[in-house]
Order: sequence, then structure tokens, then C-alpha cells
Amino acid sequence: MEIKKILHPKRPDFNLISAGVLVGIALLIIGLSVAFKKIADWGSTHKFVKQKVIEMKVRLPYRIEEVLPPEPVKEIVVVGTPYENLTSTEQKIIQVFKDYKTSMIAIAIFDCGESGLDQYAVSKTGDLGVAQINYPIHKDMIKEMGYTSADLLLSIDKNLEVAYRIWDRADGTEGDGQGNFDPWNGYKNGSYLRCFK
Ligand SMILES: [Ca+2]
Repeated sequence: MEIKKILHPKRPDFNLISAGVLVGIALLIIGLSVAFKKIADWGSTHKFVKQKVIEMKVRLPYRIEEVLPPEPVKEIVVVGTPYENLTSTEQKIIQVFKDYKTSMIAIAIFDCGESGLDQYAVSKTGDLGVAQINYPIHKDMIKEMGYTSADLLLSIDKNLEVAYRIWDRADGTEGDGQGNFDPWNGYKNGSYLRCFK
């Protein structure tokens, strides 16, 4: 005869669980006490010190930096005469040519190489006024500017305005503020250099 085995559904063993919980609590208490003991030991040899959030640095009010050599001084022609002591014609030449060195050369050419800065100077070949502008050669440009040959003698300003235009055109490009004095004989033959003695 077959004996039927009655299978009881497994029930949790409450006694075993409560024993385990008790052991767990005991271990936790031991662990915590050990931890507190360690913190207490660490605390006996360590302490909290308040520190500043911003650190202040003490330093000298000056510092040493490398000194760079100055740029080379631009070469200039020194004539030794203050601007206010120049003649009005010389001042006008500086105003027209602007650049100091160019102006000094222009004064020297017109003074020592051409007209002697005589407003009414007229040469045999038709060079007129302060800058001794050759009328036959530059007639078209002078007319285009609205001036007559008489204007180049009566007005130093107009004479120099035409001179500047000739100077500017001499390098092949007009209106670039660059030029040369090749159109003037007083420059090409070197007679202007007498003004720089
Ligand atoms: Ca030019």
C-alpha cells in the first residue's frame, strides 16, 4: 500500500529569522562602536582649523621687466630754423609738401636751385614763379587746373599747388602722396645742395 506523503508547504522559521536579526543588530552595534572609537581616536590627534576663503599675497609694488631698445630715430634734415622764423613762402612750401624732409628739399631746390624764392621770377625758357614751373611743358595741366600763366606769378599758393602736382606725377602715380623732384633742374644738377651747407 502506497503511503501518501503529506507535503506540508514550507513555512518560514520565525525563530531562526529573529535569531538572525538579533545577530545582525549585535554586529551593527559592534561595528558602530568601533567606528565611533576610531573617530574619537582621530579626533584626539586632529582638529578643524578655520581657513580664509581668499588668500592674500604680499608682493613688492614694482617688478622688473626687460627693457626693449628704442626704435631707430628717423633720419631728418635739420636746417636749424624754427618754423615761426621761416618766411611765409617757406612756411607755405612746408604746408604743401607736409612731410618734413620733402619740404626741406623743396625749399632748398626752389631757393638755391631755381628762383631764390622770388615769387615773380621768370626764366628765358618760361619757368614761372617760386617753383619755376615750366609753362610750355605743363600748360595743359595748368589749364586743366583752371589757372593761367599769370596765376603762377601772382599767387604763391597756386604756384606751389601746381608744383606739388608735378612732384606727385613724377613717380608715375598721381594722388598717392609720393613723388620726386626729377622734373627740376635745380635738383638734378645738385645746385639745391648749396642750401644745406
Ligand atoms: Ca605720386
